[in-house]
Amino acid sequence: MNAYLTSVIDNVKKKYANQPEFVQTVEEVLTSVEPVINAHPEYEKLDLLNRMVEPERQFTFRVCWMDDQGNYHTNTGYRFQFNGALGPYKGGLRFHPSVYPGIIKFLGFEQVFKNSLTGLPIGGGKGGSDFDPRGKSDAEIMRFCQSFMNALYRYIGPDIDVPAGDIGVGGREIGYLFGQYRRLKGSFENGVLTGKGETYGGSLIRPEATGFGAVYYLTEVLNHENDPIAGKTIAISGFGNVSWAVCRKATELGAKVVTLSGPDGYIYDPDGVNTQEKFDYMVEMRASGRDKVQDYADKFGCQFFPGEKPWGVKADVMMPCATQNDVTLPWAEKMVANGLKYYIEVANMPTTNEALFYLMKQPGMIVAPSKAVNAGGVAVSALEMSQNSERLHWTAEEVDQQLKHIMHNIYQMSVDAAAEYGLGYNLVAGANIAGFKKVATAMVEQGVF
Ligand code: 2IT
Repeated sequence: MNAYLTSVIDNVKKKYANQPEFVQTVEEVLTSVEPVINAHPEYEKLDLLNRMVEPERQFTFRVCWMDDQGNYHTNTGYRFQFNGALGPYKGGLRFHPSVYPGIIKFLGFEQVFKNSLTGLPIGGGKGGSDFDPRGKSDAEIMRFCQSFMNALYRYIGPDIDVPAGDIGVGGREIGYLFGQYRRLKGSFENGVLTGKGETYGGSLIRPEATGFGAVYYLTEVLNHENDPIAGKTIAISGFGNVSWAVCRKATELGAKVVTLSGPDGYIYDPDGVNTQEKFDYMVEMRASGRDKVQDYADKFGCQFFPGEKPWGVKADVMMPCATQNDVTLPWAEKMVANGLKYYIEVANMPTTNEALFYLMKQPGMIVAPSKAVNAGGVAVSALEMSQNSERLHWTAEEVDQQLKHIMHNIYQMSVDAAAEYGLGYNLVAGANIAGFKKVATAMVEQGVF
């Protein structure tokens, strides 16, 4: 391997041995872009790669909040501004007990290249807290969000850093965060957050964008194989906002989602998650804060498999939509044994590197990487920023058309980038290379800092 590349990866492995998720994404991205590094020996002199793996700024802050009994609790808040070469830092906030700097760093690093791939002017950042929203009342969520914003507001702004949602942060949380920002600043700067409600600057289709975009990307992959989407069965994990939109768009295009999963296990619905009642119930399950997918099986009378993952079922397409490292090598082996052809990542880094490299090696298997497949979410966030700065509100059709177009471009850019470097039809390497090249060029042109 390229000596400079190896030294950077070794450096990250040593320095961040206590942040394995970050090490994982750095290894995955940087090994993919080796042909670009080989073609640009000047990057070593500029120390471009060591600069890329070091966030530009990292903020950590205390978040103290009061529960409904009047007791106080203290959590840690984060906002890491990873790379601003292409535009204001942009990326979600994750509220989940597993959050620590290694999670924020892996998400932030991925976000930089994903945002680049959208072709829109956004840098990459990520934030969140180890706060656990499970079982919290609405008032507790509001007080937590207000306290979080009391610290965060100093670091963000429509031209500085524009957070959005991620796991545990949806429209409700963005509303409370925005309300507090507005109160603190005394001005209506709705371009400071995306994923807002429609009444105060939110974009139509933003709630659907990640899931719809993922299915549009799947359609591009299937078109390449001359294989229709109609009639396909799809196994997914998760039951949140992304899964909900995947079910809706898949149904609309004649495919059938047969699994959903949660921390408690997975459900198998052979009829498909394909009616308005089922879509609405997913929203209800999420809003309940119970974090249990068993509720779906109880309601619709299908099978529930406690403590298990859906990756052993037979389906034409697998789309992990839940969280990182959901698919490990034994699951990947099971998918191959079941003759899977389409492995489409949706959640951020849902596959361990071991499982990912194994799947990519299988002849006839098509692997699509999350940073391309899920980029429709942040792309529509960037469209929301455009609408806010122009004081406009586009129709759902206008936004959806742009989303389709952006997903097509992301797919095509990835295909072209891999071909340009002699890697064949490699959507993983292609996405990394296309995303990386733009960031690298912008950094070089902006000088050393
Ligand atoms: O992972 C992601 O791209 C997101 N959580 C959405 C980020 C955004 O700014 O819309």
